[in-house]
Amino acid sequence: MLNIVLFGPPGSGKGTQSEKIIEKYGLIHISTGDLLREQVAAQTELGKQAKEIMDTGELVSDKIVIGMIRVKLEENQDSPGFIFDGFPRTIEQARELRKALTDYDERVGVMISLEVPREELVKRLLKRGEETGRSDDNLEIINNRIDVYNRQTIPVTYYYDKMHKHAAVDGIGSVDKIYSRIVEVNGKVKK
Ligand code: B4P
Repeated sequence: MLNIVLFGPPGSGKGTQSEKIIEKYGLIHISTGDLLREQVAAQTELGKQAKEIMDTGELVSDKIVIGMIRVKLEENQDSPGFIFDGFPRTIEQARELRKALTDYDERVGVMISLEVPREELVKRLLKRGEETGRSDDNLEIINNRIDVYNRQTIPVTYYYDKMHKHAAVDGIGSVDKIYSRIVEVNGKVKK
């Protein structure tokens, strides 16, 4: 199996690049943001709780997110691998992912982090907010999402650094150019 963690701040292009990576490697895409938005749209109890948190830019509880990941792993045991998009976002989530994959005798091959400066992130997300009306793509919440990322999520890079699995990729440039940088990094990873 090939298991990739695609990492980066909000607006770094994780969703955009995931689509291209899936096409090339046939992986199952697991985006915790998308899974949570599905729950919100279906107006489930979990979705109602998650929406309140997402609309502030804070992180939903580790317990909820890890539960969703475990279900997806269970449902897709025969897949050639997974791309984790927007997960793990805390050290606790990273530890739990390791445990969950170990249950299937699997592990994360590489954590690719997209590096994009704050002013570019804000520009991209404001543009998406205008185009799609996504409720957390407004200036105040965008700024909090980036602050939360810097405070709670950046430490996840140290977790994968220690295992020599963290590869940083320049996330500025055309979508295709960034994609070719990711493919290059991935080619160097021991599966
Ligand atoms: P997510 O849905 O994961 O949102 P995000 O991190 O803000 O990233 P997003 O997917 O939107 O952006 P992308 O980098 O693809 O999370 C939303 C919320 O859900 C969180 O705030 C949190 O509350 C909750 N949540 C999710 N996962 C969680 C977890 N594990 N634990 C706890 N809570 C969790 O950027 C895409 C934008 O950039 C697009 O508009 C695209 O067109 C543009 N773009 C991409 N590449 C570009 C390029 N090269 N040039 C210019 N623009 C580009």
